[in-house]
Amino acid sequence: MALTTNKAVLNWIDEMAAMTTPDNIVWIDGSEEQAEALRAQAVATGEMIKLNQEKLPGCYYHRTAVNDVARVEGRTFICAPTKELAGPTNNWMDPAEAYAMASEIFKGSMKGRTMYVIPFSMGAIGSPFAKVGIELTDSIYVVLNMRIMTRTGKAVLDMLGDSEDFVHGLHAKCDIDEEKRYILQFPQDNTIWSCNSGYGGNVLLGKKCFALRIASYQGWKEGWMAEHMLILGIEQPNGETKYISAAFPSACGKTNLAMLIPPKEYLEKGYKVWCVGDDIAWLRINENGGLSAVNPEAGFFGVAPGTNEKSNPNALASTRKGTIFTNVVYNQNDGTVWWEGLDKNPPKGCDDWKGNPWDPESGVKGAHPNSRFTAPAANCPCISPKWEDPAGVPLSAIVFGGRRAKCAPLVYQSRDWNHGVFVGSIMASETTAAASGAVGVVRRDPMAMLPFCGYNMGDYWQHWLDMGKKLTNPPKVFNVNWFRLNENGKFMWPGFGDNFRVLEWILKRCEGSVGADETAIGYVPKAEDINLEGLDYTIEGDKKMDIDALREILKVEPSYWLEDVASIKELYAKFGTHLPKELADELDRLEANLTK
Ligand code: OXD
Ligand code: MN
Repeated sequence: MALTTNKAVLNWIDEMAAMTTPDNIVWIDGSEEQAEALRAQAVATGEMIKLNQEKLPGCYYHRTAVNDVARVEGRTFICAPTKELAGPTNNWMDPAEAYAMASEIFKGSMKGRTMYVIPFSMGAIGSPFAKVGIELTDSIYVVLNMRIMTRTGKAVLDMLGDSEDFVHGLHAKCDIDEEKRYILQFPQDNTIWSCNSGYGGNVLLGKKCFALRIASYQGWKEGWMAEHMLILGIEQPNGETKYISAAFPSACGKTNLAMLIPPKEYLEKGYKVWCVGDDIAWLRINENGGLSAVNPEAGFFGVAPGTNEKSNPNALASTRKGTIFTNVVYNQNDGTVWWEGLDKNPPKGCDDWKGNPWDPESGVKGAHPNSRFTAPAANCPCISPKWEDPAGVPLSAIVFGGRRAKCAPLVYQSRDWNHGVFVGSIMASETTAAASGAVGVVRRDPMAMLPFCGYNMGDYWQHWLDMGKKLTNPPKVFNVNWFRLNENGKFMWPGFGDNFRVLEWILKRCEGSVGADETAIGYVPKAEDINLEGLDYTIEGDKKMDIDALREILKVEPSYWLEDVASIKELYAKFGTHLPKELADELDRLEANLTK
């Protein structure tokens, strides 16, 4: 039975059902009883495996098809009325063409199947930041993941009332045919269509498709921002908590930073890091002329391999109950799971992520490198008491970062907001060949939004600049690089919990309690202002991390930066008249500073 009388919702569902022709339509009401029945059904059909309920209560295991293990950027389209609106960094398809093409794929795709109607809220229900979506899907796996990643059920429809302001999401697994896999965003229509995939990033439509691609467009039109950022709070010994958001390209350790445990010396003094979110932040101007942030999600869709008791004990603890594991090793002997980097004792006699018998000695990985856990955020031992605060948390700083072997110093601060936007726009990551020390290929990933910006990235930069004009109390903007390599290809900075030392400097800069050196690229710390007390890191051989090594990672080498200027020029050239003048001026200024 329909859970709403909202005409726009009902008419749209009728239309989608007429196209996909499901046998049944089931509304997801948000109840535990319904979820439990769906879990039982998924177990009965083999879609999920129930794990050992003593060791992993409420946990389940799922395998995707082997050809369907990651987001598919090449098949992701922004279907805006013109190519110019989508901009040079997005794949574009004409909306009429996209609807016609995909309708053929969706036609009859749910025959013999059930269509689930998932009303979901991004952001806590009732928060002024919150936005409603409805996902229609023929996958129980999607329903159960969406229950973890978002707030679902009848309460969402009650919040929506008669409003037509909701995202229309349609997903069908079809035949998991790679050639017919499409992830289509129609920002102007508040619509997402996804077909022929069952992999999270392509089918949990609340996440990348809505909370970034559609929401970035909504933010542009409505005066707020949707960003690919973690949010964390740093509680100081005096009890005050300051908040930072940070954008990093995928695979730079965002979840680890979001849940960081400070070094012992800081814990003893009473510092603590609280996680508000690990992947997405929605930002709005607050009453103090600053920016406040919410995490629109309710769970973590984290990469499993490499997550362990040392690298991220908080993430690991988050996965010990109520979690769905996808594409990791399944240990049928005791109903548990394993992945590379969990511990040094891979289980014997297990099946790998493909479901084949797996020998840990074989050299073949048992878990897919992009295998995932979907864990409720509430499970996280360091989840912030404010993580569901409807008003969000006020940001002291915004941090950008990437993986750069030589170029970017450990940390630097932008001169002002516009320069900060420039710093975000030139973000990049390299593939590092750590063993040889070779500098890899640079992929520019502005604000870590390259695959996620729902409109022309030039206009998106302009939106950042325009937001800055409205901020009387803007967060300070920084850039960090945990990944500098020495000439032998060894990491010069320990990373993980020791990154707290850099966050401390960032907060001191926000308070104005520490100086810095002005360089061609912005403000760089004086080495003595980054606290190395208690740090015990050996870079290689007997070379320890000390203040001289720190000076090395803080160096700004003009020749590397001039190479970077050339690559930024190439990026900017793509935007033509959509490149904001302020950014072109910042680039000129950087080049002039470097050649002075
Ligand atoms: C993610 C990503 O899965 O950024 O969060 O790729
Ligand atoms: Mn991400």
